[in-house]
Amino acid sequence: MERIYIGMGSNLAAPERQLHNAVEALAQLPGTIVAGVSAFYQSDSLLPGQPRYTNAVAALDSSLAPLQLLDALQGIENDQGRERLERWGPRTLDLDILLFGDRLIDEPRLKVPHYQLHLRAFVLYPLAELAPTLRLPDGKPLSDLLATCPFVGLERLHPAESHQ
Ligand code: PH2
Ligand code: MG
Ligand code: MG
Repeated sequence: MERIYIGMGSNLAAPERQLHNAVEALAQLPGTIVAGVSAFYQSDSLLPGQPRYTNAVAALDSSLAPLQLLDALQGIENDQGRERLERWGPRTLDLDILLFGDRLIDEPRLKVPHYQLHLRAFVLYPLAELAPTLRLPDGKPLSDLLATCPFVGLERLHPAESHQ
């Protein structure tokens, strides 16, 4: 079993519902337990002119291999109506592997840690809720990344509201 963190995002077709459904689908994956889910956050889109996103992070404990997990995540995205029209286009569901244990993965289909982890408040703040003392594979504390990534354009939704 390895501890894996998944970034979840949606800005189409009832985003909060999309994230709830995604958590249920993650819990059905073989050899996988959902160990935690952060609060949901609303965030401004990185690309202007799109609806705001709802983002959250899920912690998994899984015995799946990285590419098996990637395939499974893409299956869940597809099941929830993901259309791949343009890079960074609006989407019903995006599931990104942020961290996979302490692994560094550099394959054509999968780079871990996620290449923009350190730049994205909508990833770092929910991740810190689940794992405040986390260190990245290079030994850097998550708290160092938070210190250089202001809480801007984000709104934390009340957990009771977002998980009903
Ligand atoms: N995902 C993107 C591009 N822009 N902006 C926000 N706020 N949240 C996201 O999840 C997001 C984004 C590409 O994956
Ligand atoms: Mg993404
Ligand atoms: Mg993605």
